[in-house]
Amino acid sequence: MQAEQAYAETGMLEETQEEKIEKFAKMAAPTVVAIGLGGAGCNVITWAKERGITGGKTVAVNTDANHLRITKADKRILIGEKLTRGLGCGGYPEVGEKALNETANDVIKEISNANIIFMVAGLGGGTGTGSIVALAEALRSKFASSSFPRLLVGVVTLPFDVETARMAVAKKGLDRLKSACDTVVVIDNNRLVKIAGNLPFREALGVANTTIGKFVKGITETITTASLINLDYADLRAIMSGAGIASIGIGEGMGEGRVEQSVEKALNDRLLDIEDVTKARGLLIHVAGGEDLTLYEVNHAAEIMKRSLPPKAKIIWGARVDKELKGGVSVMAVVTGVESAFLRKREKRLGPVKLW
Ligand SMILES: Nc1nc2c(ncn2[C@@H]2O[C@H](COP(=O)(O)OP(=O)(O)OP(=O)(O)O)[C@@H](O)[C@H]2O)c(=O)[nH]1
Ligand SMILES: [Mg+2]
Repeated sequence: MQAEQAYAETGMLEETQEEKIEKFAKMAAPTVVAIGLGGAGCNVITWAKERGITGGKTVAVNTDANHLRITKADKRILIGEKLTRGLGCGGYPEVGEKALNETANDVIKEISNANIIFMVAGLGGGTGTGSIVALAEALRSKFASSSFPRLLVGVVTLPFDVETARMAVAKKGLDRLKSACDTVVVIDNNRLVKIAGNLPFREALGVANTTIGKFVKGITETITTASLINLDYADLRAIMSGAGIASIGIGEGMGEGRVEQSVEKALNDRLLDIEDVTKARGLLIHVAGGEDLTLYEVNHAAEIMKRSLPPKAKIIWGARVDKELKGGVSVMAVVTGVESAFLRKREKRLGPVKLW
């Protein structure tokens, strides 16, 4: 009888420990939201929603009701309905900014519980440029005195060279965004076209959206779900908070030498030209592979990457198994705290921006 009672008590004790572990694990798990603004931003969110981001919530925001209707997201929000009547901003970022401000509370309510907020937009248009800047600035000032850990990450594309009129708008938007976010991951659509080869325009955009989607999905899942090697929120903060501009590269490989191939591509096919990699503040390496991915390969990828960075740069890495990558490996390299020669050159050519 005594033994039975003791057993029952032990059982109860074990149960409470289990419950405790569950409770604390839930509390400790960082929450992630990816929010797309404007046409390009919503297209990326649709990509992510269709493939699913385990552990992350997707939100889509636009002034364009028609585009929002075909966008897929956990939550869709039409912004600035009084101002634009659901018709878009026609390329005017000041309208995009006002539209966000009109509906700011609805948007902030959907994302303010997250530890990591990815804000995605194509710079150069009206809605994306104006609303991403307004949202980042609103979040920055709203949470200035909050002790809740938050990381604001902008993920934006730069206009194609042919979109000359949009370049100045994008530049101004990026400057403001940089001041409001912890890190802005910049993807130059021109670099992308070069890397993607002679793809038709629509398909090249598709490549861009896939790349950005993979970045957001990869980081979110490695942070929120059990992975081969977990990325830890504190580590991510260390390389991303107050880190300015970041450049990203993604490489994929198959068969023999797949790790070397992928790393080489991820380092060479950067989606933003960066000035001096030796000044980089940090490197995030993310390795995904099919079920045959080995720890040796993951280690090897990290070793090769380390050699190309200054010894003082902080390096963090994560790895996941992705069942869809049968026999393949995908490596993502995010270099933070960099300067872009490309951006500076454009600045010279444009002179001081007076628009907006
Ligand atoms: N990578 C990528 N870039 C895109 C896509 N669509 C547009 N862009 C780029 O993003 C810029 C902004 O375009 P949109 O996102 O359509 O513009 P918007 O923010 O909706 O602005 P308005 O339509 O003026 O209200 C364009 O100038 C292109 O350079 C896309 O699907 N993928
Ligand atoms: Mg639009």
